[in-house]
Amino acid sequence: MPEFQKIAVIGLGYIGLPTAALIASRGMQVLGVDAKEDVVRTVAAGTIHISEPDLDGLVSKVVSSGALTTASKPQPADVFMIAVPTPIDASSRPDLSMVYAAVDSFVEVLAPGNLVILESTSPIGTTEGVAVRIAKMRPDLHVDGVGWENGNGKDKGAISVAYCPERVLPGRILTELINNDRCIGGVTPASTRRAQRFYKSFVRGACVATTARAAELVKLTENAFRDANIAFANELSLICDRFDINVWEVIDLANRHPRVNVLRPGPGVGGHCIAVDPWFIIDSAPDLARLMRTSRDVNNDKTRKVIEKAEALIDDHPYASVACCGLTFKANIDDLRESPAMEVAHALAAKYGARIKIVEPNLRRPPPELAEFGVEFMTIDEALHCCEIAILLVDHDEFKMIPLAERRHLDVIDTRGVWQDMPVRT
Ligand code: SAJ
Repeated sequence: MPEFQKIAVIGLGYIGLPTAALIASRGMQVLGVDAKEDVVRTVAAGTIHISEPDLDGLVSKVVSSGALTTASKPQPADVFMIAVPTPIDASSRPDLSMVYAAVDSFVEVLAPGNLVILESTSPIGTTEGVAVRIAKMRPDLHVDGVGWENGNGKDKGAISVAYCPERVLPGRILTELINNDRCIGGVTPASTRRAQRFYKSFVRGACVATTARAAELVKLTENAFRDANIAFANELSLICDRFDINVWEVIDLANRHPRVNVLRPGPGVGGHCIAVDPWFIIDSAPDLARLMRTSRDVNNDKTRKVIEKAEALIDDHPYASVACCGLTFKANIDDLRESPAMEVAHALAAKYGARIKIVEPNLRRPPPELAEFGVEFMTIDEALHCCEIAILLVDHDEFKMIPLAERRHLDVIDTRGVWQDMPVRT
Protein backbone atom coordinates (compact mmCIF):
# COMPACT_ATOMS: atom_id res chain seq x y z
CA MET A 1 0.00 0.00 0.00
CA PRO A 2 1.40 3.46 -0.84
CA GLU A 3 2.88 5.23 2.19
CA PHE A 4 1.04 8.52 1.52
CA GLN A 5 -2.52 8.22 0.29
CA LYS A 6 -4.48 10.93 2.06
CA ILE A 7 -3.07 14.43 2.25
CA ALA A 8 -4.52 17.41 4.12
CA VAL A 9 -3.25 20.79 2.93
CA ILE A 10 -3.95 23.53 5.49
CA GLY A 11 -4.24 26.92 3.79
CA LEU A 12 -5.49 27.27 0.19
CA GLY A 13 -3.59 30.42 -0.78
CA TYR A 14 -0.95 31.11 -3.44
CA ILE A 15 1.10 28.08 -2.34
CA GLY A 16 -1.40 25.72 -0.69
CA LEU A 17 -3.92 25.63 -3.53
CA PRO A 18 -1.47 24.92 -6.40
CA THR A 19 0.31 22.34 -4.21
CA ALA A 20 -2.97 20.64 -3.26
CA ALA A 21 -4.05 20.53 -6.92
CA LEU A 22 -0.69 19.19 -8.07
CA ILE A 23 -0.61 16.41 -5.45
CA ALA A 24 -4.22 15.52 -6.30
CA SER A 25 -3.23 15.19 -9.95
CA ARG A 26 -0.57 12.65 -8.92
CA GLY A 27 -3.08 10.08 -7.66
CA MET A 28 -3.30 11.06 -3.99
CA GLN A 29 -6.55 11.96 -2.23
CA VAL A 30 -6.26 15.57 -1.09
CA LEU A 31 -8.36 17.54 1.36
CA GLY A 32 -7.81 21.29 1.02
CA VAL A 33 -8.59 23.12 4.26
CA ASP A 34 -9.08 26.84 4.68
CA ALA A 35 -10.48 28.94 7.51
CA LYS A 36 -12.19 31.24 5.00
CA GLU A 37 -15.60 29.84 4.02
CA ASP A 38 -15.65 31.65 0.67
CA VAL A 39 -12.30 30.07 -0.32
CA VAL A 40 -13.60 26.60 0.64
CA ARG A 41 -16.74 27.18 -1.45
CA THR A 42 -14.88 28.61 -4.46
CA VAL A 43 -12.45 25.69 -4.67
CA ALA A 44 -15.20 23.13 -3.99
CA ALA A 45 -16.91 24.47 -7.11
CA GLY A 46 -13.75 23.73 -9.13
CA THR A 47 -12.88 27.44 -9.44
CA ILE A 48 -10.05 29.57 -8.02
CA HIS A 49 -9.77 32.80 -6.04
CA ILE A 50 -6.21 33.71 -7.08
CA SER A 51 -4.79 34.49 -10.47
CA GLU A 52 -2.10 32.08 -11.65
CA PRO A 53 -1.51 30.67 -15.14
CA ASP A 54 -2.99 27.18 -15.76
CA LEU A 55 -4.19 26.79 -12.17
CA ASP A 56 -7.89 27.12 -13.06
CA GLY A 57 -7.79 24.15 -15.47
CA LEU A 58 -5.89 21.93 -13.01
CA VAL A 59 -8.18 22.73 -10.06
CA SER A 60 -11.30 22.19 -12.17
CA LYS A 61 -9.93 18.80 -13.30
CA VAL A 62 -8.95 17.45 -9.86
CA VAL A 63 -12.14 18.71 -8.20
CA SER A 64 -14.37 17.13 -10.83
CA SER A 65 -12.46 13.82 -10.58
CA GLY A 66 -12.96 13.90 -6.80
CA ALA A 67 -9.21 13.84 -6.07
CA LEU A 68 -9.38 17.29 -4.41
CA THR A 69 -12.12 18.05 -1.91
CA THR A 70 -12.33 20.97 0.52
CA ALA A 71 -13.43 21.60 4.09
CA SER A 72 -13.05 24.22 6.77
CA LYS A 73 -11.69 21.68 9.27
CA PRO A 74 -9.08 18.93 8.78
CA GLN A 75 -9.97 15.24 8.81
CA PRO A 76 -7.68 12.25 9.47
CA ALA A 77 -4.90 11.94 6.84
CA ASP A 78 -1.43 10.46 6.34
CA VAL A 79 0.22 13.84 5.73
CA PHE A 80 -0.67 17.27 7.10
CA MET A 81 0.93 20.07 5.12
CA ILE A 82 0.82 23.59 6.54
CA ALA A 83 0.88 26.42 3.97
CA VAL A 84 -0.51 29.41 5.85
CA PRO A 85 0.73 33.04 5.82
CA THR A 86 3.43 34.09 8.29
CA PRO A 87 3.28 37.90 8.20
CA ILE A 88 5.17 40.40 10.31
CA ASP A 89 3.39 42.50 12.90
CA ALA A 90 3.46 46.30 13.29
CA SER A 91 6.94 46.09 14.88
CA SER A 92 8.29 43.90 12.04
CA ARG A 93 8.30 40.80 14.26
CA PRO A 94 7.19 37.40 12.87
CA ASP A 95 3.55 36.58 13.54
CA LEU A 96 3.26 32.78 13.74
CA SER A 97 -0.29 32.71 15.05
CA MET A 98 -1.63 31.15 11.83
CA VAL A 99 0.94 28.32 11.97
CA TYR A 100 -0.07 27.50 15.55
CA ALA A 101 -3.77 27.76 14.68
CA ALA A 102 -3.18 25.32 11.79
CA VAL A 103 -1.42 22.83 14.09
CA ASP A 104 -4.18 23.15 16.68
CA SER A 105 -6.79 22.52 13.98
CA PHE A 106 -5.50 19.03 13.15
CA VAL A 107 -3.73 17.94 16.34
CA GLU A 108 -6.80 16.06 17.60
CA VAL A 109 -7.08 13.96 14.40
CA LEU A 110 -3.37 13.07 14.26
CA ALA A 111 -2.74 9.31 14.31
CA PRO A 112 0.46 7.28 14.86
CA GLY A 113 2.77 7.38 11.84
CA ASN A 114 1.46 10.68 10.41
CA LEU A 115 3.81 13.12 8.70
CA VAL A 116 3.51 16.85 9.46
CA ILE A 117 5.16 19.29 7.04
CA LEU A 118 5.56 23.01 7.46
CA GLU A 119 5.96 24.95 4.18
CA SER A 120 5.29 28.47 5.45
CA THR A 121 8.28 30.81 5.62
CA SER A 122 9.31 30.62 9.28
CA PRO A 123 11.99 31.82 11.70
CA ILE A 124 14.70 29.40 12.80
CA GLY A 125 13.36 26.89 15.33
CA THR A 126 9.67 27.04 14.30
CA THR A 127 9.52 23.42 13.06
CA GLU A 128 11.00 22.11 16.30
CA GLY A 129 8.44 24.31 18.09
CA VAL A 130 5.66 22.65 16.08
CA ALA A 131 6.95 19.19 17.10
CA VAL A 132 7.04 20.19 20.78
CA ARG A 133 3.56 21.72 20.55
CA ILE A 134 2.14 18.50 19.10
CA ALA A 135 3.90 16.41 21.76
CA LYS A 136 2.44 18.59 24.53
CA MET A 137 -1.08 18.52 23.13
CA ARG A 138 -1.04 14.80 22.33
CA PRO A 139 0.94 13.09 25.11
CA ASP A 140 -0.53 9.77 23.86
CA LEU A 141 1.55 10.05 20.64
CA HIS A 142 5.31 9.72 20.08
CA VAL A 143 6.64 12.73 18.21
CA ASP A 144 9.95 12.02 16.49
CA GLY A 145 12.77 14.04 18.03
CA VAL A 146 10.85 15.11 21.15
CA GLY A 147 11.83 13.32 24.37
CA TRP A 148 14.66 10.82 24.89
CA GLU A 149 12.60 7.71 24.21
CA ASN A 150 11.73 8.73 20.63
CA GLY A 151 13.64 9.72 17.53
CA ASN A 152 15.98 8.11 15.06
CA GLY A 153 13.14 6.37 13.25
CA LYS A 154 13.06 3.41 15.65
CA ASP A 155 9.41 3.94 16.45
CA LYS A 156 7.38 3.28 13.31
CA GLY A 157 4.35 4.89 14.93
CA ALA A 158 6.09 8.19 15.67
CA ILE A 159 4.76 11.42 14.20
CA SER A 160 7.38 12.81 11.80
CA VAL A 161 7.77 16.58 11.53
CA ALA A 162 9.69 18.36 8.75
CA TYR A 163 10.20 21.73 7.11
CA CYS A 164 10.20 22.17 3.35
CA PRO A 165 10.01 25.76 2.14
CA GLU A 166 8.20 26.74 -1.02
CA ARG A 167 10.36 28.69 -3.48
CA VAL A 168 8.05 29.29 -6.42
CA LEU A 169 7.75 32.51 -8.36
CA PRO A 170 4.22 33.90 -8.78
CA GLY A 171 3.30 33.56 -12.44
CA ARG A 172 5.32 30.32 -12.76
CA ILE A 173 4.02 28.46 -9.72
CA LEU A 174 2.94 25.17 -11.30
CA THR A 175 6.10 24.77 -13.38
CA GLU A 176 8.37 25.67 -10.47
CA LEU A 177 6.48 23.43 -8.00
CA ILE A 178 7.38 20.46 -10.16
CA ASN A 179 10.84 21.41 -11.39
CA ASN A 180 12.54 23.42 -8.63
CA ASP A 181 14.92 21.64 -6.28
CA ARG A 182 13.55 21.36 -2.74
CA CYS A 183 15.42 21.36 0.54
CA ILE A 184 13.85 19.17 3.16
CA GLY A 185 14.75 19.28 6.83
CA GLY A 186 13.16 17.01 9.41
CA VAL A 187 13.46 17.40 13.17
CA THR A 188 15.43 14.11 12.96
CA PRO A 189 17.07 12.32 10.01
CA ALA A 190 14.23 9.78 10.04
CA SER A 191 11.65 12.57 9.68
CA THR A 192 13.74 14.06 6.86
CA ARG A 193 13.75 10.75 4.98
CA ARG A 194 9.97 10.35 5.27
CA ALA A 195 9.35 13.89 4.03
CA GLN A 196 11.82 13.29 1.19
CA ARG A 197 9.87 10.21 0.10
CA PHE A 198 6.68 12.27 0.07
CA TYR A 199 8.10 15.11 -2.04
CA LYS A 200 9.75 12.72 -4.47
CA SER A 201 6.27 11.45 -5.37
CA PHE A 202 5.42 14.74 -7.12
CA VAL A 203 8.62 16.83 -7.50
CA ARG A 204 10.94 16.38 -10.49
CA GLY A 205 13.72 18.60 -9.04
CA ALA A 206 16.21 17.23 -6.51
CA CYS A 207 14.87 16.76 -2.97
CA VAL A 208 17.93 17.59 -0.91
CA ALA A 209 18.07 16.52 2.75
CA THR A 210 19.14 18.83 5.57
CA THR A 211 18.02 19.75 9.08
CA ALA A 212 14.84 21.65 9.94
CA ARG A 213 16.76 24.68 11.24
CA ALA A 214 19.01 24.85 8.16
CA ALA A 215 16.02 24.52 5.83
CA GLU A 216 14.28 27.39 7.63
CA LEU A 217 17.35 29.57 7.21
CA VAL A 218 17.80 28.55 3.56
CA LYS A 219 14.41 30.00 2.67
CA LEU A 220 15.08 33.22 4.58
CA THR A 221 18.55 33.47 3.04
CA GLU A 222 17.22 33.29 -0.52
CA ASN A 223 14.89 36.22 -0.05
CA ALA A 224 17.24 38.26 2.16
CA PHE A 225 19.96 37.81 -0.49
CA ARG A 226 17.64 39.12 -3.20
CA ASP A 227 16.57 42.02 -0.98
CA ALA A 228 20.21 43.01 -0.37
CA ASN A 229 20.98 42.85 -4.09
CA ILE A 230 17.97 44.99 -4.98
CA ALA A 231 19.01 47.43 -2.24
CA PHE A 232 22.39 47.74 -3.94
CA ALA A 233 20.66 48.61 -7.22
CA ASN A 234 18.34 51.09 -5.51
CA GLU A 235 21.23 52.78 -3.71
CA LEU A 236 23.15 52.99 -6.97
CA SER A 237 20.15 54.65 -8.64
CA LEU A 238 20.21 57.44 -6.03
CA ILE A 239 23.95 57.94 -6.47
CA CYS A 240 23.52 58.11 -10.27
CA ASP A 241 20.69 60.56 -9.84
CA ARG A 242 22.85 62.92 -7.80
CA PHE A 243 25.56 62.95 -10.48
CA ASP A 244 23.06 63.02 -13.36
CA ILE A 245 24.27 59.70 -14.75
CA ASN A 246 21.88 57.20 -16.36
CA VAL A 247 21.74 54.26 -13.91
CA TRP A 248 20.41 51.85 -16.55
CA GLU A 249 23.43 52.52 -18.72
CA VAL A 250 25.79 52.07 -15.75
CA ILE A 251 24.18 48.74 -14.85
CA ASP A 252 24.17 47.53 -18.42
CA LEU A 253 27.86 48.32 -18.78
CA ALA A 254 28.88 46.98 -15.35
CA ASN A 255 27.01 43.74 -16.05
CA ARG A 256 29.24 43.13 -19.05
CA HIS A 257 31.88 42.17 -16.49
CA PRO A 258 31.74 38.35 -16.28
CA ARG A 259 31.32 38.28 -12.50
CA VAL A 260 29.00 41.22 -11.97
CA ASN A 261 25.20 41.04 -12.04
CA VAL A 262 23.58 44.18 -10.63
CA LEU A 263 19.79 43.80 -10.32
CA ARG A 264 17.32 46.46 -11.41
CA PRO A 265 16.37 49.49 -9.33
CA GLY A 266 12.69 50.22 -8.84
CA PRO A 267 10.32 52.21 -6.63
CA GLY A 268 11.09 49.88 -3.69
CA VAL A 269 10.55 46.21 -2.97
CA GLY A 270 7.07 44.73 -2.79
CA GLY A 271 5.29 41.41 -2.52
CA HIS A 272 4.65 39.22 0.45
CA CYS A 273 8.13 37.63 0.58
CA ILE A 274 11.20 39.73 -0.17
CA ALA A 275 9.99 42.76 1.80
CA VAL A 276 9.03 40.55 4.74
CA ASP A 277 11.33 37.55 5.11
CA PRO A 278 14.59 39.37 5.96
CA TRP A 279 12.85 40.57 9.14
CA PHE A 280 12.68 36.94 10.31
CA ILE A 281 16.48 36.87 10.40
CA ILE A 282 16.87 40.44 11.67
CA ASP A 283 14.45 39.71 14.51
CA SER A 284 16.38 36.63 15.68
CA ALA A 285 19.89 38.14 15.37
CA PRO A 286 19.58 41.95 15.32
CA ASP A 287 23.21 42.47 16.39
CA LEU A 288 24.54 40.38 13.48
CA ALA A 289 22.07 41.02 10.65
CA ARG A 290 23.37 44.54 9.96
CA LEU A 291 23.54 44.39 6.18
CA MET A 292 20.10 42.82 5.97
CA ARG A 293 18.64 45.54 8.21
CA THR A 294 20.26 48.28 6.14
CA SER A 295 18.97 46.68 2.94
CA ARG A 296 15.41 46.80 4.26
CA ASP A 297 15.88 50.46 5.18
CA VAL A 298 17.41 51.33 1.77
CA ASN A 299 14.58 49.63 -0.12
CA ASN A 300 11.85 51.24 2.00
CA ASP A 301 13.58 54.59 1.72
CA LYS A 302 13.63 54.33 -2.08
CA THR A 303 9.82 54.48 -2.11
CA ARG A 304 9.89 57.71 -0.07
CA LYS A 305 12.52 59.18 -2.42
CA VAL A 306 10.34 58.42 -5.45
CA ILE A 307 7.38 60.12 -3.78
CA GLU A 308 9.48 63.23 -2.99
CA LYS A 309 10.78 63.39 -6.53
CA ALA A 310 7.31 63.01 -8.02
CA GLU A 311 5.99 65.74 -5.74
CA ALA A 312 8.76 68.11 -6.80
CA LEU A 313 7.98 67.51 -10.50
CA ILE A 314 4.22 67.87 -10.02
CA ASP A 315 4.64 71.05 -7.96
CA ASP A 316 6.70 72.50 -10.82
CA HIS A 317 3.74 71.95 -13.19
CA PRO A 318 0.72 73.16 -11.23
CA TYR A 319 -1.82 72.52 -14.01
CA ALA A 320 -0.53 69.20 -15.28
CA SER A 321 -2.43 65.92 -15.07
CA VAL A 322 -0.32 63.03 -13.83
CA ALA A 323 -0.48 59.39 -14.94
CA CYS A 324 0.65 56.84 -12.35
CA CYS A 325 1.52 53.90 -14.58
CA GLY A 326 1.22 50.60 -12.71
CA LEU A 327 0.12 49.70 -9.19
CA THR A 328 1.06 46.05 -8.71
CA PHE A 329 4.18 44.91 -6.87
CA LYS A 330 5.81 43.70 -10.07
CA ALA A 331 5.20 43.38 -13.79
CA ASN A 332 2.29 41.59 -15.45
CA ILE A 333 0.48 40.38 -12.33
CA ASP A 334 -2.61 41.67 -10.47
CA ASP A 335 -1.12 41.39 -6.95
CA LEU A 336 -1.03 44.58 -4.86
CA ARG A 337 0.46 43.12 -1.68
CA GLU A 338 3.10 45.42 -0.14
CA SER A 339 3.31 47.17 -3.50
CA PRO A 340 5.62 50.22 -3.49
CA ALA A 341 3.85 51.46 -6.66
CA MET A 342 0.61 51.48 -4.71
CA GLU A 343 2.29 53.41 -1.90
CA VAL A 344 3.53 56.06 -4.34
CA ALA A 345 0.13 56.33 -6.07
CA HIS A 346 -1.61 56.58 -2.70
CA ALA A 347 0.64 59.39 -1.47
CA LEU A 348 0.17 61.33 -4.72
CA ALA A 349 -3.58 60.75 -4.83
CA ALA A 350 -3.91 61.92 -1.22
CA LYS A 351 -2.01 65.11 -2.04
CA TYR A 352 -3.21 65.96 -5.55
CA GLY A 353 -6.64 64.25 -5.78
CA ALA A 354 -8.27 64.35 -9.22
CA ARG A 355 -5.07 65.51 -10.96
CA ILE A 356 -3.79 61.94 -10.52
CA LYS A 357 -4.85 59.40 -13.16
CA ILE A 358 -4.31 55.71 -12.51
CA VAL A 359 -3.32 53.25 -15.25
CA GLU A 360 -3.23 49.57 -14.25
CA PRO A 361 -3.98 47.18 -17.12
CA ASN A 362 -4.13 44.16 -14.77
CA LEU A 363 -7.00 45.47 -12.63
CA ARG A 364 -10.60 46.09 -13.67
CA ARG A 365 -11.19 49.01 -11.28
CA PRO A 366 -9.07 51.20 -9.00
CA PRO A 367 -8.51 49.87 -5.47
CA PRO A 368 -11.02 51.51 -3.06
CA GLU A 369 -8.25 53.24 -1.07
CA LEU A 370 -7.37 55.27 -4.20
CA ALA A 371 -10.90 55.76 -5.50
CA GLU A 372 -11.80 57.75 -2.38
CA PHE A 373 -9.46 60.58 -3.49
CA GLY A 374 -11.43 61.11 -6.70
CA VAL A 375 -8.65 59.80 -8.96
CA GLU A 376 -9.64 58.62 -12.41
CA PHE A 377 -8.86 55.10 -13.61
CA MET A 378 -7.95 54.99 -17.30
CA THR A 379 -6.22 53.07 -20.07
CA ILE A 380 -2.66 53.92 -21.11
CA ASP A 381 -4.07 55.36 -24.36
CA GLU A 382 -6.34 57.74 -22.47
CA ALA A 383 -3.47 58.73 -20.16
CA LEU A 384 -1.16 59.46 -23.12
CA HIS A 385 -3.87 61.70 -24.46
CA CYS A 386 -4.75 63.69 -21.34
CA CYS A 387 -1.62 63.74 -19.13
CA GLU A 388 1.50 65.88 -19.20
CA ILE A 389 3.41 63.94 -16.54
CA ALA A 390 3.90 60.15 -16.24
CA ILE A 391 5.28 58.37 -13.18
CA LEU A 392 6.19 54.90 -14.44
CA LEU A 393 6.01 52.56 -11.47
CA VAL A 394 5.71 49.04 -12.91
CA ASP A 395 7.35 47.58 -16.01
CA HIS A 396 4.19 46.02 -17.46
CA ASP A 397 4.43 44.83 -21.07
CA GLU A 398 1.69 47.31 -22.07
CA PHE A 399 3.98 50.21 -21.12
CA LYS A 400 7.10 48.79 -22.76
CA MET A 401 5.33 48.82 -26.11
CA ILE A 402 4.68 52.59 -26.22
CA PRO A 403 6.98 54.15 -28.83
CA LEU A 404 8.86 57.37 -28.07
CA ALA A 405 6.77 59.35 -30.57
CA GLU A 406 3.64 58.75 -28.46
CA ARG A 407 5.15 59.86 -25.16
CA ARG A 408 7.54 62.61 -26.28
CA HIS A 409 5.20 65.24 -24.85
CA LEU A 410 5.39 63.74 -21.34
CA ASP A 411 7.60 64.71 -18.45
CA VAL A 412 8.59 61.29 -17.11
CA ILE A 413 9.88 59.76 -13.90
CA ASP A 414 10.77 56.25 -14.99
CA THR A 415 11.44 54.16 -11.87
CA ARG A 416 11.87 50.92 -13.87
CA GLY A 417 14.04 51.89 -16.81
CA VAL A 418 11.37 51.05 -19.36
CA TRP A 419 11.44 54.31 -21.31
CA GLN A 420 15.19 54.80 -21.48
CA ASP A 421 15.24 56.46 -24.87
CA MET A 422 14.21 59.79 -23.40
CA PRO A 423 15.61 61.97 -20.62
CA VAL A 424 15.18 59.72 -17.61
CA ARG A 425 14.85 60.50 -13.92
CA THR A 426 15.11 57.39 -11.72
N1 SAJ B 1 12.55 43.77 -7.79
C1 SAJ B 1 13.31 44.88 -8.12
N2 SAJ B 1 14.43 44.71 -8.87
C2 SAJ B 1 14.82 43.48 -9.32
C3 SAJ B 1 14.04 42.35 -8.96
C4 SAJ B 1 12.91 42.53 -8.20
O1 SAJ B 1 12.98 46.01 -7.72
O2 SAJ B 1 15.83 43.41 -10.02
C5 SAJ B 1 11.33 43.95 -6.97
C6 SAJ B 1 10.05 43.58 -7.72
O3 SAJ B 1 9.62 44.63 -8.52
C7 SAJ B 1 9.12 43.28 -6.57
C8 SAJ B 1 10.05 42.66 -5.52
O4 SAJ B 1 11.37 43.04 -5.89
O5 SAJ B 1 8.57 44.47 -6.04
C9 SAJ B 1 9.97 41.15 -5.42
O6 SAJ B 1 9.86 40.55 -6.71
P1 SAJ B 1 10.66 39.24 -7.13
O7 SAJ B 1 10.30 38.90 -8.51
O8 SAJ B 1 12.09 39.40 -6.82
O9 SAJ B 1 10.17 38.13 -6.10
P2 SAJ B 1 8.73 37.57 -5.60
O10 SAJ B 1 8.39 38.27 -4.32
O11 SAJ B 1 7.71 37.53 -6.66
O12 SAJ B 1 9.15 36.03 -5.29
C10 SAJ B 1 10.25 35.78 -4.45
C11 SAJ B 1 11.19 34.77 -5.14
N3 SAJ B 1 12.42 34.65 -4.39
C12 SAJ B 1 13.64 34.83 -4.97
O13 SAJ B 1 13.75 35.10 -6.14
C13 SAJ B 1 14.83 34.64 -4.09
C14 SAJ B 1 10.50 33.42 -5.23
O14 SAJ B 1 11.37 32.43 -5.76
C15 SAJ B 1 10.02 32.97 -3.84
O15 SAJ B 1 9.34 31.72 -3.89
C16 SAJ B 1 9.07 34.02 -3.33
O16 SAJ B 1 9.78 35.26 -3.21
C17 SAJ B 1 8.54 33.55 -1.98
O17 SAJ B 1 7.41 33.04 -1.93
O18 SAJ B 1 9.29 33.63 -0.98
